[in-house]
Amino acid sequence: MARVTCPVLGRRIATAEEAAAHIRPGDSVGISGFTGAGFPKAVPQALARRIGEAHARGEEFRIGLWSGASTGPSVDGALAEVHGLDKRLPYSSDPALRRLINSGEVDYVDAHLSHSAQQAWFGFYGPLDVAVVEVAAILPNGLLVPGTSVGNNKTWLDRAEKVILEVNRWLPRDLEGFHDVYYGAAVPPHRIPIQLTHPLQRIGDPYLRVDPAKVVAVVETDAPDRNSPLDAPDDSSRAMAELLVDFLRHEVRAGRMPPGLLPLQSGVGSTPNAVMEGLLHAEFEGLTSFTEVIQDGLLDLLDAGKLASLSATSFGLSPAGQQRFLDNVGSYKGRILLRSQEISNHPELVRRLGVIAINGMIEADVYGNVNSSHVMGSAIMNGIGGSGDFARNAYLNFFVSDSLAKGGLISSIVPMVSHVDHTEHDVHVLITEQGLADLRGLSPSDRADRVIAHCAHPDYRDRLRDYVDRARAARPEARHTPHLLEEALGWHAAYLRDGRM
Ligand code: 0RQ
Repeated sequence: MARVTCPVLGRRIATAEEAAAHIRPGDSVGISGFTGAGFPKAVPQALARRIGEAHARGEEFRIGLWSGASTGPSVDGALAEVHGLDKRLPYSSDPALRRLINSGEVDYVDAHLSHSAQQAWFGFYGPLDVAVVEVAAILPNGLLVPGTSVGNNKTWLDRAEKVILEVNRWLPRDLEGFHDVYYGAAVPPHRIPIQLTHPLQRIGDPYLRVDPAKVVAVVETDAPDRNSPLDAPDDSSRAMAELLVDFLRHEVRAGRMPPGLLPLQSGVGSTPNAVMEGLLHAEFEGLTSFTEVIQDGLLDLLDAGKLASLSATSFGLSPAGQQRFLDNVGSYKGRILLRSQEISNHPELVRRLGVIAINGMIEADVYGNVNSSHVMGSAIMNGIGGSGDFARNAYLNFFVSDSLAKGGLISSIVPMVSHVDHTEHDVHVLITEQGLADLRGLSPSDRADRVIAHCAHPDYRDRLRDYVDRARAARPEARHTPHLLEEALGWHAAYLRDGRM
């Protein structure tokens, strides 16, 4: 069956090369895509070839690239390989691009994912020249059936001067009905409350809209999303998952949470996925999820009937998880809603619904500050992603990590984090394979004792205690958050100097 049934837009069908020719050096290009789902499959590669040829002729050709979140090697990887990017926002996890960001070649704007759309509307990033957006179909009236992610697509389609649509036949046509695109967002002072009080509530339209006059090309493709296999939970991620699930039980018993818990958000990675596996075997029923990314663990919970409703902006499935979804698309309809990332991650909604946020971290310090994004202070790993959107506004947040990195040469619990994404004022519970530290309602000094006792690896525990003891003794008049300033980042400096903390 034809996927492009709109007579007007049907006349714009073009090759990827013809479409890419609409993108000029220096343009800002907004593309679809979020955690490997829903990125355009053909135009970015054609553009990368064009940029490579221009560079071979000695011509300057670089663009600014705005997305939802991470894309795939055929987008970020291909454009990085030809040195075709000068700016990138708001999130990427591509290793080739990471090297260029860290070398200073590409400017990276590591924005909260819920902020990127509104900051584009505010004009903080300048004009958007072209949008390249993947969809599952174009209806006769020109409405667009979104694909496996919504991300920032609505904003890019609305804001861009020119639009290129990729219609991917690989996407199930049955995706129609999985989306809820909110068209009520305005710019201050014209904002009104977002009337959403349940994760599965519809507040928008199942379709994306586009002004047909702006559409310069429609490219037909047939190619899969990027699906990375998930690491099977190891002993350590299972241990962290067990601690977390037990803690939720404790919260229910204490009357701080209903028996069906509160809506769950889980970041990407094997530990958040292991937590979902833990919930599968736990007694909780009637769970809900208000999250960004649908990983396999959430599908498992849906299949087991434990999870009743699931709101997200994108899929992030393993190849097996994706196949399971494709084989049973119909059975998930009505239980999953994909929204724009400004809504899936919206602080107002996260706060109202009382989300339980579970995210990975790189390191935490003894006082509870968390670094999710930087290695040794200066080099970006991926970015803050949606972790700040959820953690800051959550009813209850968890940050999880192994207590050691790089085979034990690094302690993930340090005297002072080398970069702060989530401050001590935001962070509730830290979990490593060593244990869980509930930091709610504690003073910084009490937090330090608890983090060291429960989360630090035994190889580093005594040194951390010694640091805090000496800091307390050094300045009796400054014991609220005791630090030794000349030593606070000494562990990181030692790693850079000697290869171990
Ligand atoms: O690097 O691959 O070079 O060895 O960091 O570490 O242990 O594989 O952990 O895959 O769960 O990722 C925080 C990065 C954790 C992720 C982070 C090094 C380690 C390895 C990865 P190598 P692991 P994970 C929803 C929410 C921010 C965005 C977010 C992330 C690499 O969770 O990107 O939360 N979060 N989004 O060796 C130096 C340490 C280290 C360290 C680990 N203490 N010091 N290096 N590493 N600990 C999703 C979205 O928003 C889209």
